[in-house]
Formats: sequence, structure tokens, C-alpha cells
Amino acid sequence: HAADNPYERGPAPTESSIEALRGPYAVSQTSVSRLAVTGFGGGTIYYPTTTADGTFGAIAVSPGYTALESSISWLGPRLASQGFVVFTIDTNTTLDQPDSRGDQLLAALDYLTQRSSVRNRVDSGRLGVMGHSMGGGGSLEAAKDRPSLQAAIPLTPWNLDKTWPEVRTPTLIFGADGDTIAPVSSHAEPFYSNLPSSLDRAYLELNNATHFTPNSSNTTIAKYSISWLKRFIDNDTRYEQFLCPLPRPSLTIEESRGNCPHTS
Ligand code: 9J3
Ligand code: ZN
Repeated sequence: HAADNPYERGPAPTESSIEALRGPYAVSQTSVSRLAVTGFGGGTIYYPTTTADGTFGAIAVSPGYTALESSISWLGPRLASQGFVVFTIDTNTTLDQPDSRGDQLLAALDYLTQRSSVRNRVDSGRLGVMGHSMGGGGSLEAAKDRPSLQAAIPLTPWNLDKTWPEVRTPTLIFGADGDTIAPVSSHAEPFYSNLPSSLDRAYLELNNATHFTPNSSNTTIAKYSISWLKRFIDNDTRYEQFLCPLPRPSLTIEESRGNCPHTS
């Protein structure tokens, strides 16, 4: 109940509400020109239109190598309509490496909370990061650099660094069983295994999926990302039911790993 958790937003979730193309909040959006910012390449902020529900947690989302914001833009309205401010960004150059993408995700969050037109709608203490491929590797870099982040969700992540003992941010990693660009055996799986075992962490391997599955609207990615963000950015334990026990292998999930129950 909201009386017990000041960060809870929106009605009690159901399986169908987290699978829906849109959640309960109407969404507005505003463009941020790359010329107006430093440290990243601009982007689009998606946010709940209402000002009646107080502030919202926020996330920044980075695309992958050679890719633009448009490659991850479906996450903007999909997540914002559930009650988050979502900043899908472009990077300074499309060739930037994961460590740079991590710094750019943090610069985008700083812009969002300190300078953007929606800064008063954002709770600056409840922030997270997501990204695809090198952007997913960047989301791990961002969490390593800023332990106050409340959630990280790397999507078919790519990084030369395989070890993440420094991370203190609850992290949900998505792999894809058919990924030949960032094979799970050398990217997503060792990233998961080399997070601290004491951390709230999960690994979901998408079935019949490729490196580019996160570039299109995907209900499996959406429903578990919404649940992870709600659980750890909003402390909303109403979503724990979708995360624990771990989803079992199915037509959409090849494999799942994680700790249950969660500890933070
Ligand atoms: O961002 C990505 O898609 C990373 C995979 C990649 O193209 O790495 C090549 C160096
Ligand atoms: Zn490392």
C-alpha cells in the first residue's frame, strides 16, 4: 500500500498489466538536442503526463555500437507508461566503447535530474540504467562507477571486461540464445557469474533470440524489466511475484538464473 511505501506508483500489477503494450500512465515526450547538452548525444525523455502522483524514478537507456536512439526507443513509452521517467539517448559518436557509454548514461541522468524541463518530476535518488550491447556493457560500467544507482538492466550486453565485483546495484542481465555478436558464453553469462554472489542479480536468456532482439518491442524483455525497475527503483514488492520464483524455461525463456528471495 502507498501508505507503507512512498515510492509505489500505479495500481496493483497483474501478468497482463506487465505484458501490455502500455501501462496505466499517459505519456508525454520531449526531445533533447545534442547541441544543448554535454557528455552524451541528446535524446528523448518520455514521462508520465500527470503531476498528480508526485515524482517518479528515472532511467537512462543507451543504444549499442553503430546504433542510434531509435534502436532502443520502444522502451521509452513502454516503461514510462508504467510510471518511470525514461531517457533514451544517443551517444557522442556511434563508435563509443562501453566505458564511454557508461559515463554518457550518467551524464544523461545528471542532465535529467539537474537541468531538464522535467527535473521536478524526477526523484533524483531513484535512478537506473539500461542499454543494448555496448550500451548494456555501458550500463554495467555506470553501475560500477555510481553504486547509488538502484537498478541496471544490460540487454544482450557486450564488454571486454568480464568481471564486475565492484557492482552494488541490483542487476538483471538479458542474454539471447542465438547471439553470435555477443555470445552469452563470453558476455552475458560471465557478466552475471562475476557479479557479487551477495548481490540481487538475475540472468534471463531469451529463447529463439538474436543479438538484435532487444531492438524491437519484446514482451519478455518488457515484463521482467518493468518488474525489476519497480522492485528495485520503487521498492515495490508487489512486483516480486513476477521475479521470484525465477521464471521457468518456456517458449520465450531458454534459461534463468538468480537469487530468490531478494535481499535489498
Ligand atoms: O554494441 C554492440 O552491438 C556490440 C557488439 C559489436 O558490434 O562489437 C564489435 C566490436
Ligand atoms: Zn571488471
